[in-house]
Amino acid sequence: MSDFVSVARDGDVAVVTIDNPPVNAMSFHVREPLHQALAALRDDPTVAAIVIACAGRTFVAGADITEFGKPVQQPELRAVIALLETIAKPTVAAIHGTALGGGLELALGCHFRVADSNAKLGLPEVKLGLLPGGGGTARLPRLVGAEKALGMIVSGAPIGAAEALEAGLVDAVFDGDLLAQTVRFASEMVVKGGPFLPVRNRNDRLGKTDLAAFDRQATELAKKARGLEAPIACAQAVRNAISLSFDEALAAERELFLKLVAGDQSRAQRHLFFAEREAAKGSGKDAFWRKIAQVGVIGAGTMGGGIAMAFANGGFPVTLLETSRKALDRGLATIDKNYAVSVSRGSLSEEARQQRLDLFKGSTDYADLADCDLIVEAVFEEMAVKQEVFGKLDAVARAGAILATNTSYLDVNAIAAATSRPQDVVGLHFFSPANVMKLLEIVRAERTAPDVLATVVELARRIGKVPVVVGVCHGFVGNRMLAARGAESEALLLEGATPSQIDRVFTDFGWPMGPFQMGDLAGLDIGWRNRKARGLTAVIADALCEQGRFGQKTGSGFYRYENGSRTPVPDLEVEALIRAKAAEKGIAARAIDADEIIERTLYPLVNEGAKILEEKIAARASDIDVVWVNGYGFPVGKGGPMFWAGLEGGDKIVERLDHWHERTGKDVFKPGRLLRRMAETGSWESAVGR
Ligand code: 3H9
Repeated sequence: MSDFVSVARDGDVAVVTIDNPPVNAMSFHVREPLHQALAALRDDPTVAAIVIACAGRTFVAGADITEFGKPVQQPELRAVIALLETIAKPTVAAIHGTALGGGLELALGCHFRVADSNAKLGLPEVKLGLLPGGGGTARLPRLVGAEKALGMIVSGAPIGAAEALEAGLVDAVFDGDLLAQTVRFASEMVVKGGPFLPVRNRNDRLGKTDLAAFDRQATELAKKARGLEAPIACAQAVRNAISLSFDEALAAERELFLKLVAGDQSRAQRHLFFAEREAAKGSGKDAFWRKIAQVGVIGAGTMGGGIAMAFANGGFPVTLLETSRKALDRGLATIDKNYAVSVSRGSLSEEARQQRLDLFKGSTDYADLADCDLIVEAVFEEMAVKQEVFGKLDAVARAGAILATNTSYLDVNAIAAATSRPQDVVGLHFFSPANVMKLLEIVRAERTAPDVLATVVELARRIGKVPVVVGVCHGFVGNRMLAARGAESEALLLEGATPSQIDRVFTDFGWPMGPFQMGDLAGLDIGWRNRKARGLTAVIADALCEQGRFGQKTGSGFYRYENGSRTPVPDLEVEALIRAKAAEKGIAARAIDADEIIERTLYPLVNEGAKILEEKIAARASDIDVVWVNGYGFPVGKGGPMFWAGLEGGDKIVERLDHWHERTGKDVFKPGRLLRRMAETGSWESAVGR
């Protein structure tokens, strides 16, 4: 029929196979022949049943995201599904891999769905700032009930085949030859006889919805949306499925979809989808992959323990090294406790916990690292200490082992120089808690070998991380930009802003928390110690630390935390302290508005990002976005700082930075060359000449 859709016969069952690698997206070149094939099969009297299956590694994983934002080419997905529903003979979707988004919606157009036992099914459109636009919001509730559908659609999280069977989303689950069993299933349906009810006409479950409970659930979900439009639209669409006729609900879904797909938030989230995949390509794609079977981690503190857990969670045996038995036992006990918490929360089975714990081996002897293929150091953040560790590693590690440092600031070239094999040394900057946070900055040092880089990028993906390759500079991409974001915090306070006012501007922008809440959470003493070591000061933060106000862990910092609670309460004492310090400096308080706070915190963030890009510390502007969204909570609906800069307008950013630079003379406001070029050309790609 076409290169992308073929039809074969197995007796009187027609098997339509979609073959559009890599993930069988519903591109125009699939929809057109699929529509034709289905129309022909519907009218073919020799065909008694139709199976829709996919070649390759997965069932249809969704609409083709690259087509969004371009003129729609007919037939649309909705038309293909509508045609499916006019077919009187039994239609069956044979699902393997992932049936996601438009893929699941296509399957919902069939009378029946059967799945391989490893299959996953879901409507993840919300993660792209969208809602299911192929009838998913109207059909899924008819099969699984409105409350279950709401949870699936608003979270975007897929469910496994067994859960799908229990929920009524699929009619059978098979192990082994899926296609043969699906054809048999279809034949049985032919024998059983119709009429076969399309999903659109199945109203039984919907009628039983507890509307009050549904609305409560929807309200709770809306509260968590944090300024994102898509989750609210998803909930609205599922509500429509209950309260409107099927056709009305479908029309309303379309309207909501068109609005979202044209909006900035979805553009931002689609940008991030491709940015993450692009960043993972890192570099050295064709280089060899070094074998990694055994991992070593040096340091069993918070960071080392979390890193060790991240590898164990990915199935890798880990040798955990500490300097003393006592420190090792403490580290292992924390790991044990963390897994126990996961079990008690129901996110990990007891069996899986045991399997993971079995992967750990503790040691206090460097010689035990000799059989490791990758060794990650997570010791105290001081160059001399790191170099000593690498010197020891050089002596014991096998030839070809990858030696990684988890430093968050230090010069990886200098660390590599402590070994006789700098080509095997790389930075792996995990974020705390390392077993949870997705971001992994992979620091390419001057002499890091291409196959080392390729190996750690692939490894990162295997342990579920989002890798971004960066170059060497103080703080790499994330922490270097964080310093630029925070450079004006103290000045803003002294000039009249309060911590809660600044944090509020951040949360209104979409951040999960503002800089002062973040400081209190991380512990103000860390920055204090760092500043002291480097001969730096921060008037307010230092004064707080001198009073023992280290943040949440001491019950007070920029805020108060009452009775062990994590809820920040604005503290008049802090405001008085700020005013006193301002008075000492002769700074009068004035009103500071939200625009000024954004201009003095986020514009320098963008400016520093541009410098990083110009210095080639990051390969692409989108890599910087991936770092900030996955490691620092930059709102996904704004696409990361560099994407947001495009929305905000480079010319506006440069104009305001110039203004602040003129007024304060501070370097952090001085626009870099690349930012100026971006302001002229309108995009980062054209600014860097791509
Ligand atoms: C939707 O369906 C809207 C409808 O409701 C309404 C329509 C009217 N389109 O992730 P991978 C590319 S919205 C285009 O590395 P994995 C991807 O960019 C869609 N391209 O593989 C990459 O390209 P490259 C709802 C896509 O094995 C390559 O495929 N569906 C699409 O780690 C491999 O991808 C989703 O949101 C796509 N839909 O994971 C599902 N999907 O090699 C999105 C992937 O050039 N997809 N590509 O970098 C996924 O979640 C994962 O790709 C999947 C496989 C789990 C399927």
